[in-house]
This record gives sequence, structure tokens and C-alpha cells, in this order.
Amino acid sequence: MKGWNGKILRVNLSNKVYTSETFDEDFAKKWLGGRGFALKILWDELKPGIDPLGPENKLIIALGPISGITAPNMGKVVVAAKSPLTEGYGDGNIGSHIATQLRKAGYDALVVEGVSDEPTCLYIEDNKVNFLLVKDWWGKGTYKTLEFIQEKFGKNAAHLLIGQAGENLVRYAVIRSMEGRAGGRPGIGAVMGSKRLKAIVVKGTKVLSDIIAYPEKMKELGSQGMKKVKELDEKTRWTDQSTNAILSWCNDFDALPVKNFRKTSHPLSHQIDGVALSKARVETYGCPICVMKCGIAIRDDEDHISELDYENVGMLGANLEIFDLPAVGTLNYLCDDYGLDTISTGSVLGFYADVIEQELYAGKFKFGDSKEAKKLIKKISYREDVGDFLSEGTKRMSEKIGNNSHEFAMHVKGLEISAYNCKFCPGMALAFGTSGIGAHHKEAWVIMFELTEMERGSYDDKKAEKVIELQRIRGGLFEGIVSCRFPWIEEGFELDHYLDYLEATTGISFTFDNLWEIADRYYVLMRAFFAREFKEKWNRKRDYPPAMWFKDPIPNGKFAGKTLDWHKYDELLSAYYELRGWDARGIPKKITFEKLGMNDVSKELSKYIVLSS
Ligand code: PTT
Ligand code: SF4
Repeated sequence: MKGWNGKILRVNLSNKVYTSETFDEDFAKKWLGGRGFALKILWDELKPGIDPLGPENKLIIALGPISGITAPNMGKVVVAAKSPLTEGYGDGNIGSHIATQLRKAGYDALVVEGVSDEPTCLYIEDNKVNFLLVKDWWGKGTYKTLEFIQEKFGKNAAHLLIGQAGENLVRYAVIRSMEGRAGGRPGIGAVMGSKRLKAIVVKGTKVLSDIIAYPEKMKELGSQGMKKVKELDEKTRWTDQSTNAILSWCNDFDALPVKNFRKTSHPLSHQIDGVALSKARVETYGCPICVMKCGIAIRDDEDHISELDYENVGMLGANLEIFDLPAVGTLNYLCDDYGLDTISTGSVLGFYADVIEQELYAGKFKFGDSKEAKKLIKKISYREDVGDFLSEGTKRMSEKIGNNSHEFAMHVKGLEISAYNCKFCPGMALAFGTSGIGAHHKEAWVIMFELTEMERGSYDDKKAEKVIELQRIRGGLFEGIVSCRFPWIEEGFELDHYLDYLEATTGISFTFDNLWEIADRYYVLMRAFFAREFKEKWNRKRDYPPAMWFKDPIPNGKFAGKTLDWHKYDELLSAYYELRGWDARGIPKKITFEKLGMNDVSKELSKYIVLSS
């Protein structure tokens, strides 16, 4: 087999035993890598009902067949586990040198099991695993921990690490890498913390070309691709403003989250938009193996260097009505240092300010108060005072507060919604509703098509088709091969390149149809995971966005008065299920499992829930 090492490294932190397991080409072709490998391992190995923050959960780091090689934007890894926020499958995609080093160590995935007695750093050196006790790293932020790692293992050591939020089991703690990378929104950092695993460092010495089917061809394709992406970026100038270019667009189209998503635009939004960010740039961060580095870093109001991407600015700025870029930079820096997800943090704080304003909960935090927000971020990370309550996420907070507060707790399935306000974007609302891991824009960013190429207010079945098309590309192809999707989305680098790379690395001529079938398997298995957890409690309402988008109209501007329509959304959801071969509950039918070669999954799922034929 070429393209994959064909090996998974399994490490148990409880008894310090590690083993190497093999997989064959059938498994590789069926699941491809990254999200596919992580999903299949977690489905097969986790008993339903286990505590995501308990010893039985497993942390997976998974790579794809092109990960880590020199070709456009291949320096990414998938981090996954059962999510402490959603209780379903959760993952994230993060830039790290581990993409190359784990492959050079001879593995395509790492499975971490058990819990260590003491704070540990796993140091993987080819096929040797060292369990280093790092008591003095515990309790330290991600920047200090990075310093420790670089002192011990060298400046370019390939690593993943957590901050205090992960250690203290904040349900939306992320994993961090390098200066500005963060991934695993559904609380994968908390899973790492629950294992007392502070960091993972990997060093491999294998020659990567040995596992590539046509190394010379791949070398040529890779360098041509890197050159082309660089040229494209020079033309588009996308990295002048990077992801934050979208902020003024969202504001103009009434799709910006402002004041816990109650408003959709703000007259001061220009103070935190892409132009403002570009002017404030003092540094550019990015992932390894990338020629279009997109992390714009500014000096914040406490003199730190802080990387601001759109989601960070949208959720910690506009959503909290803080229109002061250096102040937003500080909130972001704190989230980065403690290892909190910025999207969930912005949503939790927005929800908190909202319930206080409505006198449903006592507190002194108000929209626009960046000083208090700073204090709260620290409290969340240490689970101190009210921080303990806030660290549970909006879903659990609203369940405690009651009083219909769930109607404006902005999450789907427990994962907080990222920075797109969908009061008048039915297609994007469907994308959030049906994302396999909860409300993440990474699965189907249909809003761009909905607002520029389709009739905005329509609930036409074409929107369900578009959501599925994008889920296949973004949540399937890019999460399976494990590569950054930005060359394709932002620079117009054609998808055919990835077929060429797959063929050169694996020797297999994949077609797009093959890849869409693999992607459909991911969506079926993510859904099966939820259904096995929730059993008869599963219902289609879990694929609905929060009631606020249906009940609370856009307050002003040219779309004033617009909301989503319950009945039409429900019909759009039915169209989506129909296209996917799922039943009216949103559970894949037996025939769908069969078509995708997943009878083993339907057999297992049938033990917990009756499947439709
Ligand atoms: C991603 C999510 C995003 S998506 C952003 S900004 W974005 C937030 N960034 C955070 C951050 O920063 N610090 C922090 N403490 N928390 C943060 N939470 C938020 O996390 C990221 C880029 C970006 S920037 C995006 S869209 C693209 N995402 C990709 C993806 O999902 N898949 C893929 N194949 N390619 C992608 N390329 C782009 O990567 P999660 P990164 Mg991130 C400071 O992982 O869990 O999906 O959360 O990985 O290396 O930082 O790159 O406007
Ligand atoms: Fe990382 Fe940005 Fe480059 Fe993608 S474009 S690989 S997110 S630096």
C-alpha cells in the first residue's frame, strides 16, 4: 500500500503501554484519513453513554494520505474525540508540524487512551513513546508551555498542547499549536486535559517519499501547486485582510452577529473590519507548508501579539458590541493563552449579558464591557465563581436558567454557532442545523452562494442540494485528505489538483464520485453516533437552529422585520433528509447504510433504535 503508512499508534496513559496496529488498503480506501479514521475508530471503540471527560473517552490525532507533504497547505491535522459539549462525535482541524512528523514517525493516526496520574507530555520519537512528567508545565498558559517545549525539543518541534481551560475541563477548551493555531471547538482540549495530557511532541526520521507511490511526480505537482497558489494570492490579495474581509460583507448583508445575535449589523463595525485589521497588522502567523499565510496578528491593548481571524473578531467583538480592535485583540489573546474556543467564549459571554439584561440571572456584565469580559475569561478558564457556570457552554447554562432562555442560547446540539447571523439566511441556517458536529461553519459555508447567487429568502430544495454539495467538499474531502481548504475557497485553486495529488501519493485514481461517497459515509456515521447516544430521545428538532432566528426579527435596516419561517425551514430540512436518504427523524435509512457499505454500522445502531427501511 502506498500513500498511507498503514499504521496507527495506540498509547495508553493509565498503564503507559503503547502498541502499533496496522490497517489495510480496504480500510484506507473506505475512510481515506483524518475525520474518516477518527470517526470509525471512535464509533467502533467507544461505548455509548460514556462520559466525554472520563477515562473511557479517546483522543484521536489523524492524518490523511497527502498530509504533511510539500503541496499546498498540507500542514494540518484532525483532532477528535466524543465531545463534552454535544455528547456526539467532535473534531477540529488545526495547523501543526505534526502533520509531517507523525507521518515520518511511521503513523497515520494516534489514539490516546486512559488517564495519566501526573501531568504528562507524550514525546513520540519514531516508534518509541516517552511519557515525560511535566508537573511544572501544568497550570501554565499555552504561550509559556510553547516556550517550555521549544527549550526542551528545539524551535521547530512539532507539537499540540493545551492551556488552563483544557486542564480545568472547560467544555469548549481547544487544542493549540504554534503561535496562532487553535482547533477542536467541540471541547477536544478538555478531553486532552481530562487525560492530564499537557502536550504531544512528535519527531520522525522516516523519508516521506518512501510511502508515496510516485514521489518524483508528487514533488513536481507539489511545487507547481505551491507556486500557483502564491501567484493566485498575489492576484486576489486575499491575505491582505484574510478571513476578516468577510466582516464588512456580513455587516452590509445583515448577517453579522451583534448583541448575542439579536442585531445583524452595527454602525461601528468598520472599526473592527478587514481594513482596520490590515492597518493594525504587526505580524503574520500561519500553518506549516503554506504560501498564503492568513493569520493577521496585531498588538493588543496589553501589548501582546494576538492573531485575529474573522470568527474571533465577530464573536468577541461584534457579538459583544465591543468595537475596539486592540480590546478585542486582548480578549482573543486571553482565549489563546488559556486555550478557550473564541467562538463559544463570545457566544457564552453574549448569552450571559443577554440574560442579565433581561433580569433572568443576576450579574453585572453588560454588552460593550471589555474590562469585565477580560475578568470573565480568566474565571471561565479556572472555573472560578460564575466562571464555573459559564464554562459549561450556552446549552447547559440555558437549561439551568430556564424561563425559555433556550430560545436565545445560540447553539445547535450544544456547539455554539459561529459568526453568521441567519435570521434571513435559510440555507446557512440549514448548514448550521445539519453540520455533523453541531453549529460549525466549516461543514457548509453556503451563505456566500445564498446571498450572491440564489434568492436570499427562498427555501428552495436547491439550497438543501447546495448544503450537501458543500458538506461533501468541505466536511468530506478536505477533512479526509486533511488539507486546508482556503486555496480552493479563497484563491480559486481547482479541486482537480487534489485528485492528482491523491493519485500521485496513493497510486489510486480516485474520482469525485468516490470522494463524495466517502464524504456521505462521514455524515452517516456522525449522525449514527448521535443517534446511538440519544436513542429514542433523538428527534429532528435537534437539527433546528435556536428559536430566536424564527421569533426575533431583524430590528432595523433594509431587511427589518425578517425572520426564518418555522414551517418552511421544516420543509427544507425534509428535503435535505430526502436527498441524504435519511428518514423523517433525520436518521439514515437501512438502505442508505447498505448503499454506502455500512451494514456493520446499521446492525450496531439497530441495537439502540429502530431503523426505517
Ligand atoms: C476553527 C475555529 C475558527 S474557524 C476560528 S477563526 W476561522 C477560531 N479561531 C480560534 C483562535 O484563533 N483562537 C482560539 N483560542 N479559538 C479559536 N476558535 C475558532 O476556531 C484556522 C483556519 C481558519 S481560521 C479557518 S476558518 C479554516 N478552517 C479549516 C477547517 O476547519 N478545515 C480545513 N480543512 N481547513 C481549514 N482552514 C482554515 O483554518 P476548529 P487553525 Mg482551527 C487564533 O479548528 O475546531 O474547526 O475551529 O485551525 O490551524 O488555527 O487554522 O475564520
Ligand atoms: Fe493555515 Fe491560513 Fe495557510 Fe490555511 S491559509 S494553511 S489556515 S495559514
